[in-house]
Amino acid sequence: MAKVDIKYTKLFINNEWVDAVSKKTFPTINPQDESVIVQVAEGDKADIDLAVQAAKKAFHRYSEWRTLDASQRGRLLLKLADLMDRDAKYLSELETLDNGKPVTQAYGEIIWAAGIVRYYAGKADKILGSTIPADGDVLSFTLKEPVGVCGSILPWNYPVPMFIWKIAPALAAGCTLVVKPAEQTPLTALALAALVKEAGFPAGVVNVVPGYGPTAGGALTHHPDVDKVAFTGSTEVGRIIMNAAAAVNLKRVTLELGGKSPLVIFNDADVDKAADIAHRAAFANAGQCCVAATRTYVQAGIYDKFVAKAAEIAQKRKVGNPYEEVEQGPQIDKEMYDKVMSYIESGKKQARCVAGGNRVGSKGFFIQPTVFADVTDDMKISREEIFGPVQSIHKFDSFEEVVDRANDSNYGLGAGVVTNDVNIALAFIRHLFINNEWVDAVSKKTFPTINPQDESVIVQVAEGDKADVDLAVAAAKKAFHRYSKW
Ligand code: TXE
Repeated sequence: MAKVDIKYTKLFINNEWVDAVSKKTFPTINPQDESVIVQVAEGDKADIDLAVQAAKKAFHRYSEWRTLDASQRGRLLLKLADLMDRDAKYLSELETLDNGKPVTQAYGEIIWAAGIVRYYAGKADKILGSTIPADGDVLSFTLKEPVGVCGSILPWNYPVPMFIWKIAPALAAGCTLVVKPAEQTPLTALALAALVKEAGFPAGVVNVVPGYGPTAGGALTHHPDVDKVAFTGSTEVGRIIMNAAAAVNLKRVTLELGGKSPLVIFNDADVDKAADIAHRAAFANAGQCCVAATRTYVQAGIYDKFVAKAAEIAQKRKVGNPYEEVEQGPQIDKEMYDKVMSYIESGKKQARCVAGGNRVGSKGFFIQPTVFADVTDDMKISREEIFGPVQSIHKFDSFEEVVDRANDSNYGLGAGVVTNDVNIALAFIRHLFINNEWVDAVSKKTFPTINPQDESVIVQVAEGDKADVDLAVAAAKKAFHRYSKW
């Protein structure tokens, strides 16, 4: 195992490293051997308050940051990207320690994330408004201003790209931020904070406060001085965040939540190639990927051959020490390990397990790449996000059938198609996602509408309730069917 020097474990507020107000710390765990890597300062409401204050001050209209030219914001971002390239080896070793992903993959993610920073650097001075040709003696135009203080709540599956996806566009636009990394993976977020400072961003522009969801995360979402929250994580917490925003100041909210993405493979596909694509789409990042293709739909003509090939590739996947040449490390933590194993147990009872299905070794959160065949749409493993190395293979006959089945999910996010027929591919892409009549209310109830001039009843109007809204939604859904007139 690599010996990684851990330089930063405190909170990063106003370009300073500080202890939590409470002086509390929490352990971050190595998922490879379940040992404590290091104790990290544990931020909560008091620390979030300080960080938001710093971000608000940095956003004041005469601050150094607000008066900086847009092109200079771009230059600071370019500098940050260069520093990430410089430290890519160190950052990737740190990431592997904290997250467990293979170190070569982690390295690729740092370089990828630096590229994202450069993309947004180029946007900083290209944020344009419009001029609107209004009638009369009127000059009408829009001028885009930064939103203000942004709260970012991160998950643990891609710690560096997630940090960058949240901060780079906000910085390009001129916002300031308070970032709460996932409690499982705080270390690279802190190392990146050090690079933000080194790049020359003024104090308070980026603040990083590690801590737990309900405390530090909750304080951020409930804070009245936070103008926007961007969150990536579970659907359940996404709901909590939207409610918090609605309850406090109606702050803007961006949510990127769970998925159960379908990958559809038609008879004309090359089976070996398709099985390889489906394997990578399901097992990338040990299946801990929001757009993982966890529902593989295979057309009947190639189904048996495909299942055999998928099982063969999964059995060969190298799982083990992430500092060595492997394709898969451990799952992120005990909770996720237990959750994935319980889905595997449920799959074993309902479907045909053709690869994996067990733990690897006795230490660390390693799981065999697992493939289930003959999965039906009603099974738990087909309906719920597993977030682990599990592929579920379903059989289908026709195009129409598979489009309906692929769309039949509570989740959104991603989808894929493998075919050599461009017409099928384009038709699939278009159809994937998700009665002009006057009627009485189902209940036959009516309610009066009142004339405010003399308080008289004008007329009785049909009074819709849940049953009528259900009918209206069904009509709207039918009108939206892929071959409807609309
Ligand atoms: O997510 P959580 P978890 C899905 C995936 C996974 C499940 C649970 O299905 O199995 O979510 O993962 C913070 N107020 N994804 O438990 O709890 C928390 O501290 C404010 C999909 O890790 O949503 C962390 O920083 N913040 C996904 C972040 O939210 C709160 C990536 C995510 O944690 C909070 C990860 C609260 N009340 C999981 N509670 C994707 N789309 O890529 C928690 N947090």
